[in-house]
Amino acid sequence: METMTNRFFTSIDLNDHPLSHSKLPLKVSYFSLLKSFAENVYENELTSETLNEYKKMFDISSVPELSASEAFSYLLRPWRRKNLILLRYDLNLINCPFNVDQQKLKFEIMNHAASICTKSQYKTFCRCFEKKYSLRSNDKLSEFGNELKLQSENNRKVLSSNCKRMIITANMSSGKSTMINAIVGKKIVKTAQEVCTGNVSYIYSKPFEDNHIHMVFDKPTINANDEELLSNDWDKKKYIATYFNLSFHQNERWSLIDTPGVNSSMNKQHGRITRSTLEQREYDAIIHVLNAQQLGTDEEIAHLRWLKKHVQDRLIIFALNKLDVFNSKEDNIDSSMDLVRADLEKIGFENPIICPMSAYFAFLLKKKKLGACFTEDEQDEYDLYVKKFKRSAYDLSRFYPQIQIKSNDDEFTVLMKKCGFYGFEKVIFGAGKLIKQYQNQSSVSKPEIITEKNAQVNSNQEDQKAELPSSKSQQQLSELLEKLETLSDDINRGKLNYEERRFR
Ligand SMILES: Nc1nc2c(ncn2[C@@H]2O[C@H](COP(=O)(O)OP(=O)(O)OP(=O)(O)O)[C@@H](O)[C@H]2O)c(=O)[nH]1
Ligand SMILES: [Mg+2]
Repeated sequence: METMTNRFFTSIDLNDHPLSHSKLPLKVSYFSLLKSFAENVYENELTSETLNEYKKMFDISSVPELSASEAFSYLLRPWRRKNLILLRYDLNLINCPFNVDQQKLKFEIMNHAASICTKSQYKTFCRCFEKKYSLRSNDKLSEFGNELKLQSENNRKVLSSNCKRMIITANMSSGKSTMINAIVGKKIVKTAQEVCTGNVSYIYSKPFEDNHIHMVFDKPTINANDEELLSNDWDKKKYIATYFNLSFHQNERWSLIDTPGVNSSMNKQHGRITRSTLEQREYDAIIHVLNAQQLGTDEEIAHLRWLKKHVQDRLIIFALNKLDVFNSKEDNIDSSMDLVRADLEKIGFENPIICPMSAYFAFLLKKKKLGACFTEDEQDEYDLYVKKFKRSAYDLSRFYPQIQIKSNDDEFTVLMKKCGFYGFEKVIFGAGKLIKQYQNQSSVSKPEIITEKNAQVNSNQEDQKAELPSSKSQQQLSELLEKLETLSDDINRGKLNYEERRFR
């Protein structure tokens, strides 16, 4: 991933911008000046796209912009000067120079101002900009732009907290991607009956909902659409940042890593990508998804053994998914849980944490809660699952001792608890302590845990680490192995003649 700055991980909600309903000349002047500052003070690769969002919000897309000095002259009129107070807040949101102290930011702003206005304008600008710094709390002006300021503070707070990283792994079609969509509450990664995740996707939580999905795939964007999000290009990794609509409020940074299924015989590279990502250990915990429709297969056991052998220094949480397909006459959820536990213990996982669930129903529940439209099929499935999970045999909340259904829970919460996903979210988003325990116990040398103080550096690390020589040579080795495999297949099938064999 190319150099990515804080802006990729932050939110901006412009709906209540103090100038959104102002007169056109003020909006155009303010925007023109803001643009000049944004492009010159700590600009980043998303600045121009973010500025476009301001243009849309001001509804000035078809109006010609002013030069910075014209805009300055307009805004420096005594009765308009207060609007300059907003400049710093908006710049904080657009360019997010969180790792730069406010005095330095002020200095950069002043510096740029000096370069675009006359001496006397500069003096006035300094005076009114300075005034901002000496505003008393009981001064009415001090509340002007407060909403923008709060957004910046929220971004800064969340960005400076530790990012917990969870990698999701399983055999193909177990529901890894569905689980991620259910956590986020939106379809941001592709799901399908056939193999559909062919490379790794990194999904980061944003501090608050602003209805923008950020993505780096071909190029960075803050407006990823469905087509881009769900595209099937397996050559590249995807990086996505969006707000996570969890069942309950939490204020930390999270990243989820979606991986390809490890057992595709048609796409052996998928298993290698996942295993090499697991071996890089750039995550704090593993969620292993077990498909309740295909329990105890040889491939499942093989991957579990691999995990036990290669990444036992990490906390592993097991998700038993697709329990909605169980038929109460033929299947028994309790005995399946017991069997899974016994299998895991046989492989060597002591006291495994097993979270039973229906990720797909949880996804539908969140979709409905957030007011998204269902397709006809989704509506039918939703109605069926509501009926099913209301029956006590399917109430999965009984497997989560800390989860109780309360009399004042709304229907969404009750069903989220019954389908197991509420409890699962509590387990994974409350896993901080367990993760620490693992890290303390682990005798294997650990990679640096991302301390989001350097959030900017952080985002780059994801990719930079992937480019480290060790992982590069691992990749080369994988490619070589794949070539060898194809070659030996061809030889076995007698496909190659002698010359071909010699020169291949
Ligand atoms: N009934 C039911 N179906 C589910 C559930 N979770 C996922 N599915 C379905 O299972 C299929 C595979 O789901 P995915 O989320 O794409 O699985 P995956 O593990 O990401 O698959 P790959 O990336 O291809 O390895 C899709 O058709 C999903 O709708 C669930 O909880 N219940
Ligand atoms: Mg997938």
